[in-house]
Amino acid sequence: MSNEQDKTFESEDQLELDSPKKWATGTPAVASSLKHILTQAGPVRGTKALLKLNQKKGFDCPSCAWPDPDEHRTIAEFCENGAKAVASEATKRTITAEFFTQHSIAALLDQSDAWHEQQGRLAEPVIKPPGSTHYQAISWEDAFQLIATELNALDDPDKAIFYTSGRTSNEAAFLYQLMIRHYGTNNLPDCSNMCHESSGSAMTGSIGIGKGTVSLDDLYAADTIISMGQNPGTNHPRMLSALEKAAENGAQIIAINPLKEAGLIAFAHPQKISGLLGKTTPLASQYLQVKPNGDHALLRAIAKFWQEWESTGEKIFDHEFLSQHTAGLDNYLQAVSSSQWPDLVEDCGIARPEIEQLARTMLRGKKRLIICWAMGLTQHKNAVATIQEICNLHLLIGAIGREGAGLCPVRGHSNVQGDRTMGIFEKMPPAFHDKLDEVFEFKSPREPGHDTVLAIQAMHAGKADVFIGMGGNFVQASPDTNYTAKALSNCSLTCHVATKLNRSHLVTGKTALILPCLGRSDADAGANGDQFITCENSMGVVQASQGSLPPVSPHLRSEPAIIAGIATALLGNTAKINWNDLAADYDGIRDFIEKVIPGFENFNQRARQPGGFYLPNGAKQRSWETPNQKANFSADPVQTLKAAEGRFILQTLRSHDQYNTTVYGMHDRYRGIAHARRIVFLNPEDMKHLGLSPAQQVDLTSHWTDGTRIAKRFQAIPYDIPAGSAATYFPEANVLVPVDSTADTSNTPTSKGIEISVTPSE
Ligand SMILES: Nc1nc2c(c(=O)[nH]1)N[C@H]1C(S)=C(S)[C@@H](COP(=O)(O)OP(=O)(O)OC[C@H]3O[C@@H](n4cnc5c(=O)[nH]c(N)nc54)[C@H](O)[C@@H]3O)O[C@H]1N2
Ligand SMILES: Nc1nc2c(c(=O)[nH]1)N[C@H]1C(S)=C(S)[C@@H](COP(=O)(O)OP(=O)(O)OC[C@H]3O[C@@H](n4cnc5c(=O)[nH]c(N)nc54)[C@H](O)[C@@H]3O)O[C@H]1N2
Ligand SMILES: [Mo]
Repeated sequence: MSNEQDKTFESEDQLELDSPKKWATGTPAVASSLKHILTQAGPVRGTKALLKLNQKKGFDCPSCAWPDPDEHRTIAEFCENGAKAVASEATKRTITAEFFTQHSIAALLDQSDAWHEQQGRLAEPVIKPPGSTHYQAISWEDAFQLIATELNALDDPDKAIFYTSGRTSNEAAFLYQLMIRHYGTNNLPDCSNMCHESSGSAMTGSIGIGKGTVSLDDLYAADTIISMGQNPGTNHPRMLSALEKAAENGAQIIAINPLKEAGLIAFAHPQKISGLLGKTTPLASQYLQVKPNGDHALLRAIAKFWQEWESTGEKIFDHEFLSQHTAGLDNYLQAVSSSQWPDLVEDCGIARPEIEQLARTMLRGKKRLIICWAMGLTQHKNAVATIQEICNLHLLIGAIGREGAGLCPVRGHSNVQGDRTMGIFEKMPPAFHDKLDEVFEFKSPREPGHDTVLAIQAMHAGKADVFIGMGGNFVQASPDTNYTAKALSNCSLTCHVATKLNRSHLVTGKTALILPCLGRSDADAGANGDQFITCENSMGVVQASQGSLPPVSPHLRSEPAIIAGIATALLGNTAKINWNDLAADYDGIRDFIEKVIPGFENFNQRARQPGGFYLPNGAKQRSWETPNQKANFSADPVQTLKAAEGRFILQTLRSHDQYNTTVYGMHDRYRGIAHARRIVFLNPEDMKHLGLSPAQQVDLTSHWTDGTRIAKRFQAIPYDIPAGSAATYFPEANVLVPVDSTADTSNTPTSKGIEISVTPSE
């Protein structure tokens, strides 16, 4: 495999190491938030933005999807990393057409992702005409016409790909899918395909809904909370406040993670004096350093303990719940009895007494158990089976659909869950299509469309020619960077609706467009006055969000306005739809959402309620929308990923100074890393074995059925990580993830389970 992408990353030689931290947030976090926002946005704009962040009359944080408290929000209801995201958006620096005259696309490609991020907000629509080396200005109307011409030139609507990243509002997402389905395709890949798709697939099969079943109040009432495969100190910092409150209320908190993540060991609350003084609340009562991908084995081992205890007469299982609500129990119990102790212990890497302790803790009190999880579980080959094993455990003890108990997939992007609710999905259920057809009097296409991986493969094979991205950074977020870059450059048109410059804008089709849009914190003055949008958080609460900062350029348009522009040029108005009227007043879009999507009754009125409203969730009421109307056990065999002798299982994760592909800075404070991103964490014994000294440069080679992929010049860092495993940052390591190495059923790239070898660099 070629490795062109590598040259575009800075080589790091100023690495500084410190010991990893044992607690998260607190004073340095507050200081860091302020520094970011003041340097980017200035004191007036910065303070205005922060005071509105996550307030009932403010805007929803563009960072993660963790919910806001229903009551009692503090003045500063945000975290350090939310402040970084807002600072990045609220910056006063701009990229005008003049910037692109000065920098060729090739020259921009040579700059780092962190440099792209620092150039400011995209301020004018620009085009790269065929054969040109530079972007240049284009009017909005010409851009819309050009997109319509390219799309109309395709002999099949399925040759167009319409990607969405999870910051898009409900209103924009609904309008976008409506346009795309009128155009005639279900090619609606989204970032969720690379994120919680495995959770959605697993839970839809098990409990009939692809969403979590708990609220913040459930967390506060839980007896036991398990955090598996997630790093909340960096990625969901406000979750730590909820965990702290749960711990104060008596919950035991257990962390299951190959790495000792600071935010899970202990927590200093940044908004309380004790936190400011550095007093920490110990969080995890048990910290299990599972082997990578050992989670299914660990969960199965817990079931095995419960089964053994139940057979000796203890009352472990909730028999009433099991007989009334579930199917497949016998099959599952058989699978549990045929799983062998030595295999389970070997696969998860946790000693039997420790598993026993955990199995006991999970039965504490009224068995009010909540398991939370994120990418450490979803991005593995057997992700769906592992998450279904979580469901199995909850079903055994009836820990679902009652206070303090339930399932908690912790979502990533702030509106990724809402986008799905609005129909951003390549295979929406028939009921959604039926309703859409009825309300808009047309026939929507029923053939399932491409997800992210299928879309990349189609473009690579020349079977798709137009790529339109509603936000996101497709080339950097997707697996197999070089393969994906080739796929995008095969297109006749690539077009990105975006707030900030990123590498996907520079890997162009024959013609390319960058269309600058308003962000969450910007005031959105529609033709009919100021508009607000809505988002759905990780716990199914829909609430309004209204930005207030004056846009940095008069040329910015809102996402709905851009979609309306494209749709008018492409499709014209229909009897039911006047696109520009809808974009002028989002109440009209919300009226249609109410007609099509269950749970949005009186949407316009309830969206204006402070704090918003909860969407219905059958599983919370123990009503199962599965084909057999039961909650279903799954009995998949435990299949743990194992590396060949001398090789490692590599996971690709986030540093503390990034938001997905957006690199804010070069530090990973809690892990003790400064001034470097091109690093790989390895077990000290493994390093000794390989004869590597700390910070020595190594090359990483991934091994897959079609051959090898290589990423050069990473510095090896000795770290407390299970022997045989390795960790490095994405997006730098995406060159190593083969496009067709994906999870069963969900087709999510296996970004946490790549087999690599490590060799000293030449
Ligand atoms: N500041 C900030 N916030 C963010 C983001 C960001 O980039 N920056 N991204 C947002 C998005 S889109 C998402 S999806 C979330 C992501 O949130 P996380 O899922 O927390 O993100 P990752 O950094 O991928 O961390 C994965 C964690 O899983 C662990 N892990 C890896 N493999 C395994 C395994 O096999 N088993 C177990 N048990 N654990 C494992 C890793 O050690 C790591 O702690 O965060 C969201 N919030
Ligand atoms: N190896 C590896 N790969 C991964 C992951 C991993 O853990 N490991 N994680 C995966 C996950 S969980 C996810 S969610 C994906 C993320 O994939 P994406 O969502 O595609 O990537 P982001 O980096 O979040 O997108 C950032 C860009 O979005 C644009 N943007 C920001 N705000 C707005 C807005 O309001 N509107 C519009 N139109 N644009 C906006 C900006 O231009 C910015 O450059 O990456 C996936 N890729
Ligand atoms: Mo994500």
